[in-house]
Amino acid sequence: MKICFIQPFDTHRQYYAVIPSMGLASLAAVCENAGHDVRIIDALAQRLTPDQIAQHVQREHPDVAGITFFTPDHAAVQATVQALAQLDPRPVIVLGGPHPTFEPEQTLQSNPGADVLFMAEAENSFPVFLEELEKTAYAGHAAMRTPGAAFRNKDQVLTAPPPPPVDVNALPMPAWHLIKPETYPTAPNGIFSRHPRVAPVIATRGCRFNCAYCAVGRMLGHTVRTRDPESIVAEIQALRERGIGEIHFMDDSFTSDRDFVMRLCGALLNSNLRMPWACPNGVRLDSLDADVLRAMQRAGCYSFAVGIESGSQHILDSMNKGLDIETITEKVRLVRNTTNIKMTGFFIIGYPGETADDIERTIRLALALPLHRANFFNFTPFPGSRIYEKLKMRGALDGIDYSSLYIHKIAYAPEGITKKQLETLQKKAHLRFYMRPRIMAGLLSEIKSPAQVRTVIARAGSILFPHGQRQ
Ligand code: B12
Ligand code: SF4
Repeated sequence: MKICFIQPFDTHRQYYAVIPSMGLASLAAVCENAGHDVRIIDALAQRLTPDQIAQHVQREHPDVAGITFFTPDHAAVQATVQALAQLDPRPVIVLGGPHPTFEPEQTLQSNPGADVLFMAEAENSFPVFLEELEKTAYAGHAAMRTPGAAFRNKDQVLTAPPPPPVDVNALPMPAWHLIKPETYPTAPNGIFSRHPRVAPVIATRGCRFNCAYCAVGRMLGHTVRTRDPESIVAEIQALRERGIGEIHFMDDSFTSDRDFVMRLCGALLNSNLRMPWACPNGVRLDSLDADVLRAMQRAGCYSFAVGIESGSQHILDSMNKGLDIETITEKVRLVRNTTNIKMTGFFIIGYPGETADDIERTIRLALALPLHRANFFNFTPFPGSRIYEKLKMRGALDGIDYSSLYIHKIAYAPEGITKKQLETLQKKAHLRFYMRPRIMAGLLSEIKSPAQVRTVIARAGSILFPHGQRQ
């Protein structure tokens, strides 16, 4: 069969990161191994409108078109499905990714042109569906026999039980030859990459924690599945052969299995790859100790983010973060005293129950810690998280627009604070953090090229004026 995978693009939004879809790269590899002919259309990287996507798909003439779908892609996915459904002949239209996983009924109801959706990891289930589809002309019949699939039957949405977690060591290498990560925009996760050509790699799946604002547990489960370090080294080697000079591990929980991190660092050192790497998605502070940090630095790690979230203990507790301010302070100092790894603190402001005083405590903690950079994200209630369910039950999310659940939009403000006030507080937090001689001098010392100067100005603009457009 011929399959076209699509990463959608919202023409109205400014994206902070244009990164190849690792989910599609992994699915594509599995489908190729099963003998299918696969294409990947990254509409985000190529800035394709839904009509242009449909033209590309028309040219490829696939049996199945599969779209990956995060919640804020809602409007873009709807428009893409509509455009694809008008093609003649029309491919079977399939959706997958976080949003369909968490909101299967709503997804199929709001996308009448879509035939089937897949929940959770699909490397095992999607090939089963393709096999069944080869035997029957009707996508619903094929979906009925596939774990983790959902489809429409008259007015009802029927969902099969979720598939068991994938064995990450039984997967082939992601199909990087179909995505060509070396053609993507440089420095995707920040301005100060050591090498312009960066590729994302996932080394683990799942997280054993259960933070109330996070959807990872429902997506990938609460057991951390680690890949064989040798397979990670082989993937990095293959990426290097494509011209990639830096790796960003996009794991949720990269350091949570200490033994795994030590083995991976050992394998990276022995490989002589000598590639710089970073963990821009954040590592858990309580999983760090001096030996792990030194091993990471020796193996090439030069930067990571740490999830701190709040300077108020009662807010950390209501987030179920499992961290206290003392541990946060101790571990941030440990990183600073043990290594030269650059550290970005991630903070959330506007969490349910938060007051302006709590937010002030968060800003003060950020100022007191020896961090290099800080991001103050406005709290966003994402489907898949426990806080989303709680707020929805209370009616606090009535009329919420899925496409506005995005980093640059304030979709929710806690009682007693307006969205406008939150916007001002967020701006002030960034200004108070960055307008300090130590931080400014550190940033300036890292700038190596005119392109980085331009990116610094653009990033500062998006931090100071983040909510000016539909992003
Ligand atoms: C890397 C990452 C990113 C990268 C995206 C890289 C990319 N191009 O895919 C960046 C940094 C850009 C990013 C951005 C955002 N992200 Co993000 N991200 C992740 C992260 C950490 C890993 C995703 C990943 O690569 N996993 C590994 C691959 C193998 O899994 P996968 O992509 O889910 O794909 C599998 C299945 O979903 C399924 N599948 C996926 N697509 C399709 C398509 C078809 C047809 C089929 C059949 C199956 C299928 O099969 C795949 C293989 O098993 C996840 C957390 C997580 N662990 O899931 C959060 C996560 C997905 N992100 C999340 C969020 C909230 C965001 C943002 C909205 C953040 C923000 N505040 O703005 C933005 C939105 C991006 C957008 N599209 O608009 C939430 C999603 C919540 C939701 N309801 O959508 C997650 C779960 C994190 C969280 N804390 O809750 N993200
Ligand atoms: S925020 Fe991080 S630690 Fe908490 S559940 Fe999500 S991935 Fe795990």
